[in-house]
Amino acid sequence: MALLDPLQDGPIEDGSRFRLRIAGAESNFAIALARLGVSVTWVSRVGADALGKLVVSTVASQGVDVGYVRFDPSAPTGIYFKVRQEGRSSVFYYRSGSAASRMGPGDVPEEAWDGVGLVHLTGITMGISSTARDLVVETAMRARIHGAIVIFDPNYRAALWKRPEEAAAAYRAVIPHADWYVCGSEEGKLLYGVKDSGDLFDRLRRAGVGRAVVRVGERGALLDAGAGPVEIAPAGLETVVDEVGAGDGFAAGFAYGIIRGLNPRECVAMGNLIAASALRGTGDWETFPLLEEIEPFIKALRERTKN
Ligand code: KDG
Repeated sequence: MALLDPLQDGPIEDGSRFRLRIAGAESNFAIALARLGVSVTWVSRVGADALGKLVVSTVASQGVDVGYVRFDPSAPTGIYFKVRQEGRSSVFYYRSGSAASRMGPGDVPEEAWDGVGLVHLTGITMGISSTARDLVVETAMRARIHGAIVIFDPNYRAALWKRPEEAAAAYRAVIPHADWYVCGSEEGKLLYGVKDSGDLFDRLRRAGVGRAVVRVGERGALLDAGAGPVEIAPAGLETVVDEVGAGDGFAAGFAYGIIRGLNPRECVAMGNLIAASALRGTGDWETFPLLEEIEPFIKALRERTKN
């Protein structure tokens, strides 16, 4: 999506200046992984308009393969605005009827599966239209056939659903095909109608989730790889400029760990690290690190495991 990102904090009703950027949960994830040196393909649909060109060229400039992105001449590129106040951001969208909402089954061609080891899917795409939802379910099922690991992040966005229960019901079609369910504790509690994170793991299990990671803000994340949740704290605390994109960064760091054969705790530590980097800047992804910047962290992580 295109993003209009305010240059200052506070309400925008009386006029604000904005920077034109691009963002979106799946493209944020793809960029984070590409910056870590992983070969990533992002599949999407944008309008055949200036914003669509901006989105695709920016994602490509970060090293992501955009060869399967389609330009739709009959629908616009979606756009969203941020409103920021002391590190808390809210967002609103102009995306109904967008090119992305016209995605549907068949949009991931067979040749795109060549060499794919991991697939990342989010509940945002499931919320933008029924055809896009079918595509997510189809892709999860095909990932199984192709032997790829599936990470599902519900990324619950209230504006896209009538109620949290509606979203949770839709996710049920993906859960049986997902290896990991990665979410934030607040969205998880909302989706499954529970008050504490411990109960959330029970509810997730009842919903068919095998392995889950739940982000718990500055405490890091809770990992349940099948034997009950353990908490993994981040290496340090960040000053939060803007938290949007941190969840995608977490998922990407976690996926990086899986791809590189790290154990689940190390994967969560990687997730915490990349999530923290997103908090430092106003854009969703611009502060994600390059591999060389975090190599010492990875080395220390591996050393700790050896000892
Ligand atoms: O996770 C960040 C996303 O929420 C943001 O980039 C915009 O994709 C977006 C959405 O639909 O909220």
